[in-house]
Parts: sequence; structure tokens; C-alpha cells
Amino acid sequence: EKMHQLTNSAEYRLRFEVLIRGVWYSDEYVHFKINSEFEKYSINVSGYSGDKANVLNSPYSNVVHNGMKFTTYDQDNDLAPFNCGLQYASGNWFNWCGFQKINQEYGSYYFYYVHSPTITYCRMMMKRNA
Ligand SMILES: [Ca+2]
Repeated sequence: EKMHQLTNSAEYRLRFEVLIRGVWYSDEYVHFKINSEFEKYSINVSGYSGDKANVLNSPYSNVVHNGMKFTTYDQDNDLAPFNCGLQYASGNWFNWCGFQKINQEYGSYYFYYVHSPTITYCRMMMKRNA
């Protein structure tokens, strides 16, 4: 709810940072908005730049996160016939589950095409545009 309020009060950007085998990678969207509770806190991003992957706009349409509603273990708002939040033990803007799984349980899944044990650190940050 706070992210919705903030991103609708001003222009915000969203940044992903991951540390993989000792190297930091970042991906950024210059426009970032979270819609209202009525819209299930769906996400809208545009203006990608970065050096790893356009993680919210995968080339595979069934895992594009952009425009998706937020799913949790008890709120199935994704497009899969099951709950991706339960399946992957996380909350996310799942489509038919995901491409980016930054909140996912450690040890068995993937992020940026990389098996998660190789990721030392990952974070999402938002910042008001100047
Ligand atoms: Ca579902």
C-alpha cells in the first residue's frame, strides 16, 4: 500500500541489484508504479536500462511480470491454474509464475537464468526521480 501511495504521488524508478560469483549486476526502470489494492497492486514499469536482463519484461510472454497483479501464498492473482506464490514460496508479480524470483526460497530455483546458490546478495530499491 505504501509503495502504491509513493509511486502515485511522484515519479519513481526501480532498481534491481544482484551479486553473482563476486560481480554486481544491476537493472533499472526509470518509470515505476504500483497500482491500487483494487487493482491487486499490479506493477507497471518502463524505460529499462541495465547489464543483466530486462527481468520484468522477459522475451517469453508467459513470464512477463510487467502489468501483473501481486500474488502471495494466500492471494492467488497470477495466471497459472495453481498459486505461483505457494509453488515458489514467495510473493511476487507472477504471470504464469516467473522469470525474476528475487523473493524466492533460497537453494533450489532460478533468477537471471542463474541457480540461486550462486547469488550472494540481491535487492530491489526504489528512488524518487529528480
Ligand atoms: Ca493462479
